[in-house]
Amino acid sequence: MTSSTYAIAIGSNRRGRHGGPVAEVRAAIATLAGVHAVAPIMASAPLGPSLRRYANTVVLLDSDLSPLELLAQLKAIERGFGRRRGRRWGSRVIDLDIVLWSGGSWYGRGLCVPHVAFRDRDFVLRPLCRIAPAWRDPVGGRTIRQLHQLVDRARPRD
Ligand code: A4P
Ligand code: MG
Repeated sequence: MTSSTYAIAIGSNRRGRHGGPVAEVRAAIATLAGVHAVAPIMASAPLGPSLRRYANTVVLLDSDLSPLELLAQLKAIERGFGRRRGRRWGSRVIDLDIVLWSGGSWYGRGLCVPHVAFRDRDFVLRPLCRIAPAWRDPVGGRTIRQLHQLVDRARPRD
């Protein structure tokens, strides 16, 4: 397979052997091959039942792997970080999701790219907007900047 670019969302809301969530996110970035852009790490309120705040970021990486091969690699990294299968959306040391792929869309068993929920998530779109604002969603054709503006406008202000 020729080289593709992937956007990978990284999240943590639990301490692991590297330290707190920010340290876990940094350690995960260090294990990924082909990374050429890293967005700032941001703190975000948990979406879902978990009470712990998250550290989130997004990276861009180039890889010769197919989406399924990359997913297998990301799951192996999650296991290496001590992630346990638990409650859906439960606290986790590290979560690595494929958000976008330069090859377009991929729908198969166990993998859906673009990630099904990324268009609604400030904690994905905000960092992604810092490193790939002009990347177009292959579904719908909006740029990341446009998707982020839509979510940002709808976000409750405190
Ligand atoms: N899967 C399908 N498509 C993909 C994809 N594009 N990338 C499958 C990665 N995996 C994909 O994911 C469940 C299954 O989805 C995988 O086995 C894979 O085959 P998982 O990571 O094992 O479990 P999960 O993360 O608990 O479920 P899910 O649905 O991925 O949850 P999300 O959507 O990742 O949400 N709040 C804040 N503030 N920040 C966060 O990062 N994250 C979550 C998890 C909830 N709340 C959050 C955050
Ligand atoms: Mg996940």
